[in-house]
Amino acid sequence: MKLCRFVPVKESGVAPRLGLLRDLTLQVLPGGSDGLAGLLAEADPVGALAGLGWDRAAESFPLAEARLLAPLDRQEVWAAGVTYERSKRARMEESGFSASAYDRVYEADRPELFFKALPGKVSGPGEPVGVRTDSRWTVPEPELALVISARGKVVGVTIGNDMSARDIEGENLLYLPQAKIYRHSCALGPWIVLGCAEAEVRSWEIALSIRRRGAEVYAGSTGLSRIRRGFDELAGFLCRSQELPHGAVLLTGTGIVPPDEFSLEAGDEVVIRVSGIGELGNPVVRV
Ligand code: DO4
Ligand code: MG
Repeated sequence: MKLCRFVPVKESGVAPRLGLLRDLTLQVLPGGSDGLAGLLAEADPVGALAGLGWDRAAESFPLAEARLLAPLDRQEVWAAGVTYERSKRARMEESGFSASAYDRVYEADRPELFFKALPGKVSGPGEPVGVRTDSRWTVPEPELALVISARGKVVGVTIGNDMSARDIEGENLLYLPQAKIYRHSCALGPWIVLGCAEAEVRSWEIALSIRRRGAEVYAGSTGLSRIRRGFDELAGFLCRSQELPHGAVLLTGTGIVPPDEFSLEAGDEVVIRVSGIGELGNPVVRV
């Protein structure tokens, strides 16, 4: 089941709706104003949607007449780090005297988790992602994102971009929040794929393509099977001693790292594809 948040292109000023993809049509979910938060507060969000069936009487829109939005309303966005060997190596190289912190967290029981974004600050498909004016080395981090219910269950997956200023992060570990949390530093969406088993998701590939003035300047991919931690393990740590009444989105870390001499520039186009989900494309701006 594929779920999105959208507004009909022909209606201006209307509240976003949740739509289930049926062929090339979006069937609007009943429950209106509760949105994704309402769905994630249910005891069994996937079961609730599966029980709906294809209701031809429900309001629906052709996909072509919908503008897809970031698939969240009241959910905090968190991120896991150093969950791929590739990310651990890159971080150790960039960070000099604090390299061992990355080595240790990769092996440790407790994962690295950090706060990434408030829901209103997340870019959806086609909306900008940012390079800080005080960064000379910024990259996109293509990541699988887990959609977690209010009860702490992983109920779906989407595509995420954990934009990162690697020069600021590498200068001092304590600068991590500035490297990771700034205007347009997170993009998500557009589709949430619900109810997939972890084993199936781990058989998918994630790929990154960066285009500049019409030409591809970087392409890379990796398998989601390379994520070192289990999805329930990551969600479990996020929910410890925590209250997430509207659910949450958790980025699972990057395994694709462009070469050190590469930095994003304003005008670039970042496209992240996950087989089994779809693609997320965003233009790059200086912020
Ligand atoms: O510790 C730095 C951040 C790591 C990260 O964002 C990642 O591995 O994806
Ligand atoms: Mg990351």
